[in-house]
Amino acid sequence: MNRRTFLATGVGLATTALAGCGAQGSAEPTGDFDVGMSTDAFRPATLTVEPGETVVWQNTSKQGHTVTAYEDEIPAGAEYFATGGFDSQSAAEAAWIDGTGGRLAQGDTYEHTFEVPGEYNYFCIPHETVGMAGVVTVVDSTPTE
Ligand SMILES: [Cu+2]
Repeated sequence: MNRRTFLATGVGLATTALAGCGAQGSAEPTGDFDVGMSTDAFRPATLTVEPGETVVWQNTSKQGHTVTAYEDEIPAGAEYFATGGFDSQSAAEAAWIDGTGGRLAQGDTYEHTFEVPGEYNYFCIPHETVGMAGVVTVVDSTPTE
């Protein structure tokens, strides 16, 4: 492959190229996400968005994590959310116990669009006991005139 061809195709093949040569790159993620994850915490643990905004989580650690809403700690009428697409907290927890359902591996992302204003508390199933939890606050900040 000549240099020009390599440059022309380099961007699209970046992921493949990295996997192929085993280059690890920086451990510090640079992707498009709003909430990253450490060993035992969401970073940041609190986030404020506006209605209609989509929040992107990325597992920026090596540990497996989940993003699982507390069913009783989201606004009334709000859509339940959890990695794995479960529609209830009990389903998400059962799936995790059953076979780590909903697990985000290193580098995996998950996103959810928040429509209803209010506070959304969520947690990581395997790390709940060490306090891995977060909150998304949805506030309509559009000025009223
Ligand atoms: Cu976790």
